[in-house]
Amino acid sequence: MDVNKARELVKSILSTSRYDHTIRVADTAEQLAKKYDVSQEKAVLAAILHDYAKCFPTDELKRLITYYQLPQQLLQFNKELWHGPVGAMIVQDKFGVTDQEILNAIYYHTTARENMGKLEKIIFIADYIEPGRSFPGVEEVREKVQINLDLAIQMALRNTIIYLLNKSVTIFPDTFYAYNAFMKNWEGD
Ligand code: DGI
Ligand code: FE
Ligand code: FE
Repeated sequence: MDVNKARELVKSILSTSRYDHTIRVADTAEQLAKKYDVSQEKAVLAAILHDYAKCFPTDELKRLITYYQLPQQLLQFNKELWHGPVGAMIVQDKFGVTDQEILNAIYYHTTARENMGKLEKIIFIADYIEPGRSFPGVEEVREKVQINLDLAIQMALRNTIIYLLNKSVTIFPDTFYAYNAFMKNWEGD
């Protein structure tokens, strides 16, 4: 799919603030892709499409989880998690995107997971650090990502898990699997 076409598609479906976020994620992902030797074209396309389903009504997301035979387990967790898997399925089904790395980057951009590919990592962290974000600790992650991509993701996951714990909400297992995987890689540091 052509990047300009993708930009038009998401612009027509997202709110202005969500579209602006998407463009900042694309710019951030493009820079990181260059730095970490990943296809910049793929990074920009994945970033533009990553929140495609973000503004879908909850009922529609629920329906699509069943329609696309996505894990029913998703329904037992926060609805904030649903737009990634649903977005990935729509992009494949309706827009003919076949690149598995792009589809995985969209699918897992919220939760992260164990054994992420480089493009998945870049979209996950670009979404977290894009210049519009102001979470506590985001500045340290922005600095770290210039030095070490995996450590930056580990920090982002730790911050997110602490944030979710403090809100007393459920945490999807993939987020813990991702966190543990990145900790294992850096144990003893
Ligand atoms: O779609 P965005 O707002 O750009 O960003 P996102 O897709 O990362 O965010 C969705 C929100 O989901 C984020 O603020 C944290 C929240 N969330 C809820 N449950 C979980 C979760 N995030 C993770 N990683 N794991 C969860 O279980
Ligand atoms: Fe998202
Ligand atoms: Fe996003």
